Amino acid sequence: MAKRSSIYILSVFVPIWTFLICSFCKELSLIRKCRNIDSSYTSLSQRVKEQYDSNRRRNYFPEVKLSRNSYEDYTLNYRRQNDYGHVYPRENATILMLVRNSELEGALDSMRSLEDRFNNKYHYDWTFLNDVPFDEDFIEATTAMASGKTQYALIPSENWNRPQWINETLFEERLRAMEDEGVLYGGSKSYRNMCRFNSGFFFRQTILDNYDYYFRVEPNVEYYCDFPYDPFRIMRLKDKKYGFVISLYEYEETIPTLWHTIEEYLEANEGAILSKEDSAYAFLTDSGLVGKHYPIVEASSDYNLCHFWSNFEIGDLNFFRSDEYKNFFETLDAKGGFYYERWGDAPVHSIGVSLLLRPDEIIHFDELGYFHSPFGTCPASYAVRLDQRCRCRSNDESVIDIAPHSCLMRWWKNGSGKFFLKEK
Ligand SMILES: Nc1nc2c(ncn2[C@@H]2O[C@H](COP(=O)(O)OP(=O)(O)OP(=O)(O)O)[C@@H](O)[C@H]2O)c(=O)[nH]1
Ligand SMILES: *[C@@H]1O[C@H](CO)[C@@H](O)[C@H](O)[C@H]1NC(C)=O
Ligand SMILES: *[C@@H]1O[C@H](CO)[C@@H](O)[C@H](O)[C@H]1NC(C)=O
Ligand SMILES: *[C@@H]1O[C@H](CO)[C@@H](O)[C@H](O)[C@H]1NC(C)=O
Ligand SMILES: [Mg+2]
Repeated sequence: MAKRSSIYILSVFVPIWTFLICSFCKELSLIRKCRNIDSSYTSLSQRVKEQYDSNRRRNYFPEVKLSRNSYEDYTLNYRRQNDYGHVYPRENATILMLVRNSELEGALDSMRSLEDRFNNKYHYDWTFLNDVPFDEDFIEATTAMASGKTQYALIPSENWNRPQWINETLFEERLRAMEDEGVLYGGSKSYRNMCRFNSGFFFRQTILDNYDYYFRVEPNVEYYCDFPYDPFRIMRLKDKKYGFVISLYEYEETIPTLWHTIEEYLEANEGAILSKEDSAYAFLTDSGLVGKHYPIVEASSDYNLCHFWSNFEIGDLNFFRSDEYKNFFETLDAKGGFYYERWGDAPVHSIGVSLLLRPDEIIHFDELGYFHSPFGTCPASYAVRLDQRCRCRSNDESVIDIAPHSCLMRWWKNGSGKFFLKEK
């Protein structure tokens, strides 16, 4: 009986138990193996995620030394300090657009872009100026597009139209002559009003009395990248008076006698304004080699024709409202060159700020992407372009930054210098 039962145990229970024990062990080792696979997958995916995220700006890396066209140490201080529900502090500033009713569509394009890239967080006021009253459609559509308050002002005709003392015969003659020469806007009367207004009268509009800073915007421009900071805040904290993004050479045929007038002005005001050494005078006059390039245009005066492209500018209104700048403008205006020639507000502003300010009071906003036909600027660094959601390629033909027809490198050489990020 005992024998039969032991045989029974051996033949039935042992295999069953062996099987069960083996399965159990196998299971155990499988679980073990799975754990290993799991953890390796987990760590792998973590690594991939980190790599991916850092490329995709999810975990921003403040330690990296970024390379753009030049390097400034102020930028990172402002970088995404304000994400998630933070109230964005505002400066005493307005966005400013001189525009015609007929340019509504282009105005909305520019507004949409600037709102997306910058103002939707800050809600700065938009101020619109026009030499004729804005129509209802314009006011309605731009107010709808703005995230901040909007206000509209009519420019007094004495700030816009030709003064009485302009010799109409001479004016008409010069207009025809410049048109025949094929000078850009050479035959346009309204363009001249616009240039003179922007040179000497925009800052006198009473609607701007309430502000310290303005940001000039034109219709049909685009801001390629998110703003990594509030440029108005940079202006105030860094004590800047004028900011630009693009600098290039002016058409000399629009300003044949401008520099001669400037020379007279400099002589008459010697001692009353900054010396040539203390101002950015050298930026206007150096025509030496920069990199591989001499100036691409041969100027017939000491002025190298470099100017800041004024369709983008961020400025301190108190500077323009100063007696010094007004006196500068009035000296030029008295020559009639805004009408007998076609002096642009870009060279006038540029020469004004370069003579009356120290180079360190003028700022090149390096990391702002921008386009106004036919030129643009785009951050050179791939990381910066991803970080700021740029939609530009820095090697695009329209991007002028370090092209031979750009004056940016001259600004680095003879203006404020080229700054490098301090290592953190
Ligand atoms: N209200 C008003 N605005 C004007 C007039 N002429 C020009 N502007 C504005 O002044 C600015 C400069 O004029 P633009 O025509 O853009 O001149 P530009 O930038 O030199 O040349 P393009 O943009 O290439 O045509 C823009 O904001 C225009 O909307 C005008 O007669 N009336
Ligand atoms: C106006 O300009 C014309 C053409 O140059 C000139 O002949 C005329 O004398 C000028 N008139 C005055 C009042 O200066
Ligand atoms: C804003 O600037 C204007 C012009 O400088 C000044 O009069 C005004 O007091 C400032 N407002 C504030 C709130 O600082
Ligand atoms: C511009 O800068 C260069 C290099 O510092 C200098 O040699 C040159 O004299 C400067 N130009 C002027 C007009 O000062
Ligand atoms: Mg324009």
